Amino acid sequence: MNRRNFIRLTAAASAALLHHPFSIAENNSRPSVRLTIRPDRLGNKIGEDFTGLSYESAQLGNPNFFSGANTDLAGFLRRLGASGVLRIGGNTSEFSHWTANPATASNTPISGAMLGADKANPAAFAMAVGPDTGHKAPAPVNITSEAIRNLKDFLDACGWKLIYGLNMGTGTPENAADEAAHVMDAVGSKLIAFQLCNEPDLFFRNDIRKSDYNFTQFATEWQRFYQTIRSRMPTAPFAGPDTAYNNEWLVPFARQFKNEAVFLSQHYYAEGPPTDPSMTIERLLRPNPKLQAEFEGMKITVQESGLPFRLAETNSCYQGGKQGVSDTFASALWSADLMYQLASAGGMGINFHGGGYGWYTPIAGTPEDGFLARPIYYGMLLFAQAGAGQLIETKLEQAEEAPLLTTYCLRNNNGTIKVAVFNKNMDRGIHLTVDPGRRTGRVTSLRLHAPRLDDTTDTTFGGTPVGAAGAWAPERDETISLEDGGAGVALPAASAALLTFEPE
Ligand code: BDP
Repeated sequence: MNRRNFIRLTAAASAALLHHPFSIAENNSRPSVRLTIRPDRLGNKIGEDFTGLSYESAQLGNPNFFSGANTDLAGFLRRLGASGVLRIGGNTSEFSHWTANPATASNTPISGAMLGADKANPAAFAMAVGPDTGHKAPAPVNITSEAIRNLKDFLDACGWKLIYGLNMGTGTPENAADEAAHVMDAVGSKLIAFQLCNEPDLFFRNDIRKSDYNFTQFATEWQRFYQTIRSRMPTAPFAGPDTAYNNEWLVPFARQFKNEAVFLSQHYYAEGPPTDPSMTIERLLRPNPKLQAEFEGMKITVQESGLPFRLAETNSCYQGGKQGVSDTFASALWSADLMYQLASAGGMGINFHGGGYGWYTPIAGTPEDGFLARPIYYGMLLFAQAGAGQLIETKLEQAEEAPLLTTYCLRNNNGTIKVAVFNKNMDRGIHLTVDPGRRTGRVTSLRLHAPRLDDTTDTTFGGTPVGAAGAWAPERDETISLEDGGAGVALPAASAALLTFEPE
């Protein structure tokens, strides 16, 4: 081969490498952007219970999953926060039947259709319930008092609180009241709210109600269930409406039930269905008008009712997620950024839906086979490491140089300034200078990293992967040099970092 051809071929090969759609390129041209913190301008607070996970009610059909013996899973939750919120619900809540006495239970086995993506392992298959894929009505599952007792032990083991979904879709108010009484009795003050149903605004589509089912009919049923439960337990706390996305139900619910509910809830899925080829990583990382629309509903209801709002179920792509999107490093960037977007807009908390081996589950696994952190978990871990506290306003200059850069600043409850930065641009690294707006001590950075944006297995935070039972300690806590009145951070394309400004 002559030299010219050799050069041409190797140049083409490295261009191909560089242009792999998801390789995270070290970029030569690195635009500079400046972020100035305004320590005196405080924003919304982030509570200790902001973080959360959501699982299908059908998971309670296996009483050994959420149990004190499942110390591995409890450890994963504890790593995400000392007092997060576990939400039980989802589509299967309308097909889960409280059966106080297991001797009378019909003992319906958990259906294979509900068990998430990995069907290779029959033992795991029988034990863990993935997100419902919404294709057909799930098989009914019995919930026994053993499952509720074990759930209480599990919550004790991780220190988390509970949102518990009842079955208004196919159950009776009396049975819901009996179930609620057992839950309150067992779980006590760890219960923050019951929800009566899951996504009632889609009942018409799921054959749970007739095609003309509307808000007025829903509100009548909600009231009836509420009253029956309350007449048995006058202090039972409630949240709702747990709608899929519909502000036209959220806003009137808040108006009608502001005295009955302790907080308002709705869901958000960034993308879907997974069969649609336009549901991609690129799309996940762009701003989503649907989210902004939901925030509008949230702001109206919070302002009008004075009640807080929780995104009680969310994830990247409905119908159980999309392989190659929901299970990738991109979802780690997406999840942490969503948590901060919600906090900035005034939300009280979030629950990432998952379970089993579902594509979007933050934690995958079974008690038998063990559990492991998926990319979304790492996004939640970054958020957890920043901690609870109060957001602080910032000013971003030259923002047009980095259209998909998002930045959030927080004074956490220890008084430490934390800055979370997400470079969601796939095509460019960024040089970011963060001016703390006051004198500062040492500045350090923990990186959220994976070799490629579509990587599914090698995400690390602070240079370290999460191990069994959520074990994690940062290996690489880089010191950031101070320059030009600020801390200068090189942010590769498609990466994130959490900066800590130590007091002087
Ligand atoms: C929501 C349901 C949940 C599903 C999820 C999905 O509440 O049960 O698992 O969608 O489709 O609408 O992934």
